[in-house]
Amino acid sequence: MIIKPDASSRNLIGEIIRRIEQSGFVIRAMRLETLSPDRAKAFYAVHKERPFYESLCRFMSSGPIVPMVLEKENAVDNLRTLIGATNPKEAACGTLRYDLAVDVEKNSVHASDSPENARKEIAFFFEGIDLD
Ligand code: 3AN
Repeated sequence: MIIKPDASSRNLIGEIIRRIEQSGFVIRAMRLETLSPDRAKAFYAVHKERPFYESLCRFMSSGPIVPMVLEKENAVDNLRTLIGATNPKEAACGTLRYDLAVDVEKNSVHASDSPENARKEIAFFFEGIDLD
């Protein structure tokens, strides 16, 4: 998972971590960093044909983010349920994005959408990490 710049700029890092821990996730790794525009582009390369790609990469490199590795049974599905739909207007009441997100771009957090992508994203931010 990644806490995005819209959340860090509104001092919501602690609130998001509180919700994550309260939901039973264990934080296995975590860091604060500001992405360069090139690194943001590399992270979101899967979206490079989408009309929002340039804006998304500008936003993701606009301030500090907090990438983290979270552990829980069925973590991908559990986390996506906790954060809610990509667009906060469509997110279920009580989800993190419903409560905290600004709009579909500034939606406060990123969560991996499959175990396979989680593995790739963990390697992107925590090179050489041993999670076994
Ligand atoms: P999610 O983060 O819920 O997995 P993705 O992977 O479809 O959603 O989108 C990646 C990111 O791209 C979103 N978190 C959001 O910041 C941005 N995004 C997605 N759809 C739009 C859109 N229609 N307009 C602007 N930004 C978008």
